[in-house]
Amino acid sequence: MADTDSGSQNRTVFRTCPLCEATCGLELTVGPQEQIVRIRGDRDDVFSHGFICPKGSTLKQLHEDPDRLRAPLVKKDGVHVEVSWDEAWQAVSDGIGRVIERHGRNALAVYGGNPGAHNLGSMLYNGVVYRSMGSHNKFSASTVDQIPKHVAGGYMFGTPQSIPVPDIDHTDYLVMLGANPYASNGSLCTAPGFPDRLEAIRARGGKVVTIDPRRTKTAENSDQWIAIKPGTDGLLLAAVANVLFEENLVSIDARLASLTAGVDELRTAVAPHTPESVEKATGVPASVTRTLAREIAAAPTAAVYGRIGVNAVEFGTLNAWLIDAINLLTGNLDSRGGAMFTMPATGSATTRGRGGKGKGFAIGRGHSRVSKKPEAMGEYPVAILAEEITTPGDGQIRAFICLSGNPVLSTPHSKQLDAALASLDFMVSVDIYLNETSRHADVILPAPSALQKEHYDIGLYVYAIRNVANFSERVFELHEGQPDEWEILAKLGGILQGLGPDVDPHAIDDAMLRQSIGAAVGTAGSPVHGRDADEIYDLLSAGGRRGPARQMDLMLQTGPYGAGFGANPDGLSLQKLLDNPHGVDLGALEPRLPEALRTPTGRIELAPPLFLAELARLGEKQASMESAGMLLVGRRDLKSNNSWMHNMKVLTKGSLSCTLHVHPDDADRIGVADGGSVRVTSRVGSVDVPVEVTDAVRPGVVSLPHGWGHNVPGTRMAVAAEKAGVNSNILTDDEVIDPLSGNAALNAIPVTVAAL
Ligand SMILES: Nc1nc2c(c(=O)[nH]1)N[C@H]1C(S)=C(S)[C@@H](COP(=O)(O)OP(=O)(O)OC[C@H]3O[C@@H](n4cnc5c(=O)[nH]c(N)nc54)[C@H](O)[C@@H]3O)O[C@H]1N2
Ligand SMILES: Nc1nc2c(c(=O)[nH]1)N[C@H]1C(S)=C(S)[C@@H](COP(=O)(O)OP(=O)(O)OC[C@H]3O[C@@H](n4cnc5c(=O)[nH]c(N)nc54)[C@H](O)[C@@H]3O)O[C@H]1N2
Ligand code: SF4
Ligand SMILES: [Mo]
Repeated sequence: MADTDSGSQNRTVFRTCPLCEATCGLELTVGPQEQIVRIRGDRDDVFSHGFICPKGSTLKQLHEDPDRLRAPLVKKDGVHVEVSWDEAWQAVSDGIGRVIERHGRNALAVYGGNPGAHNLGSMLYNGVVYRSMGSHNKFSASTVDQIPKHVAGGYMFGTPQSIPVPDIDHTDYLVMLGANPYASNGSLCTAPGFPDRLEAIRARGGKVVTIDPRRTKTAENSDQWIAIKPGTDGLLLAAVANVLFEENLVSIDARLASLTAGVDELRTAVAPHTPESVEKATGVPASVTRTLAREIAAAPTAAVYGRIGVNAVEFGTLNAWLIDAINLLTGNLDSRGGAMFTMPATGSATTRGRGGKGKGFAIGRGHSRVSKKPEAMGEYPVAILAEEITTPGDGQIRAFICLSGNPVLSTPHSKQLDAALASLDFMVSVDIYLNETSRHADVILPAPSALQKEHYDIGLYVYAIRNVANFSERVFELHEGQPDEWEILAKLGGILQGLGPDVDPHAIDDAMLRQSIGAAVGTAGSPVHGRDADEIYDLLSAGGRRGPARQMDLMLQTGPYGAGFGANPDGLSLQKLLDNPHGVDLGALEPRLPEALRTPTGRIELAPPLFLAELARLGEKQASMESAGMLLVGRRDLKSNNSWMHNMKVLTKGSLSCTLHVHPDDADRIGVADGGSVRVTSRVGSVDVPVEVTDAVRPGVVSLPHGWGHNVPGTRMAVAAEKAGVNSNILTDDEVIDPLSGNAALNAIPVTVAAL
């Protein structure tokens, strides 16, 4: 939405920030030469109310970055050179065609990276690439991130999108495990201004407890910090559940009690895990654990929430399960101030179909070729990507498509993956930089700048603390001949289908839309059931509209608040969002059970057998967790964003740097001083890194941020190379994964640390 600001030549545009999950509204001032003059928080945004972090305003520098790719690159004699789009598409078609011809479609693989979850075009058109490959080799950043929450929610509530969100604006008692929203601004809990919202809990007399091996800024701003030993949260959570049962503190909401299956099985399963029995492994005094359980139970409302530090670990799914089990046992599931389900404007798996029951969810519909890992949500763990590339045999991956991802820096045992990518027959990246991963690509297709794309957070609103809808028009037009990201993806899909380099992405877009309309008019209960498909198509395409905004309009209009193409004139449509550039607030989360359930039984499954078996496995590992070796964990910094924003000097100048945090006691023992260097060694690799001595880590724990290590040849990120840092994923182990979800264990890595 743009209005010209009278008196000056500037125009003002409102846009949602696409950089992290907080979805902050931005106000951009654009000058007469189509340059960004200023970016600040949009005070009228219905959700973020003006909040902005230091990254939000760097959309200007990102847009202007001379290293950001403007033209396709093709590797010729080992060097990337700029080519025309026609030449690039021909090279993609030839490269993929050759691999399919020689090795079949099972030799194709794809990886979808994190920025795709913040990008409307990718959210809607990555699927074209996946479906068109005709191969099961699908990987994504989900398996270094949140897939444990999908698997836990899937088994407990029926769909992988059935992930409860802590109602932080209304809770009296918030427990956060392995999350540092002061740095990350929140995750699977979309809440712009997260820190302010935490402070509001305390201001209204509530309590915030942070459980983290590091004394993070979040911990510092909490009422209580529990300095747990990495990787042991499952034991702590089991002990909390144990206290709830033993002290008769279980009080499942009356509405949910008759819907809940497995209470007795859970009681039996946690019986061995008393606060006293887990004390040595977790490092948390039994009295602290007992008090925690009693306080959660006694609080008028409470919400337990866990993120990366309890998901990206070996027992990630178990942790996600026990967290929601505790929410349920204490009467805090699906009620105000507890952990709740959203009702997103574009719908989700929990809003579609008949409510209350469904097909349910299961992992293991297939197994990986080499080490037989179970499929989860249609994908395999990215930790096994390297072995699938390097192990000969039928189905060996020979061609790789990387969509907005940098797995060379972001996935475990990355030296091994780096070498594997170098051995491929063909690789194509859709990216904005020539970086550590895309340097292996034979063809790099540059996506436009974020400011040249339309935006709607179709994925992140599924996990937001309020139901909100906000659409952003592009700030800058695409250049003549420059394809939008969705056009690149649709065309790539067409080429994978064998339609050749001249395939028209708009024909693919049309076919997709017609298919979605067909499904909508054919579904009983849809607001357009029985309507004429051509009429709906024409309404959506009015004014020549196409691409993601048109697809999204259909989702909005047929969604829970939808206008239904005239059936509900006050309802939501793309036009309504265009008329409301600061967003539309659809209200606080409301209880949704049992209607949101999609389990085959129509019940909440509190004790899925797979999860009980996993708890038994944890019990067997407990003794080994009591040992005193050094453990590595990660960390995030407010001014960094995974691996790809280190080319912004405004962010990297000053304090932002890649150092190993070491506790003073450990530093003494190792014989290193602040500013000195150490060698950190794990089972799979070792790195040399400067040390910051700080008591903000638990003794026995060292912390290194991920996303660094920009000192490899063949990249084009001049600023990042100046302050390269080291790649922490050289240390993380591809063989330690959460067996249920396939998520990599990126925390609690056994390491040795030696002074240099
Ligand atoms: N040790 C350790 N490792 C971790 C983590 C950790 O906590 N510890 N965290 C993990 C998590 S949570 C995640 S999500 C992953 C992220 O893992 P990835 O998604 O693999 O990596 P990113 O660093 O997000 O890199 C994103 C890539 O997308 C490109 N890009 C940026 N914007 C766009 C765009 O608009 N279009 C396109 N096409 N490309 C774009 C960037 O240039 C970059 O190459 O890292 C994981 N790795
Ligand atoms: N500034 C910034 N913001 C980001 C990102 C970024 O890179 N930079 N990345 C975005 C992405 S992709 C994601 S997924 C989110 C992640 O959002 P968060 O989950 O909030 O991520 P972190 O800040 O890494 O917090 C994880 C915490 O877990 C702790 N931890 C490690 N091991 C354990 C353990 O075994 N037990 C417990 N209890 N804690 C442990 C770490 O010390 C760390 O403080 O952030 C998003 N926002
Ligand atoms: S908190 Fe996230 S969404 Fe908000 S301005 Fe910062 S990077 Fe953008
Ligand atoms: Mo992530």
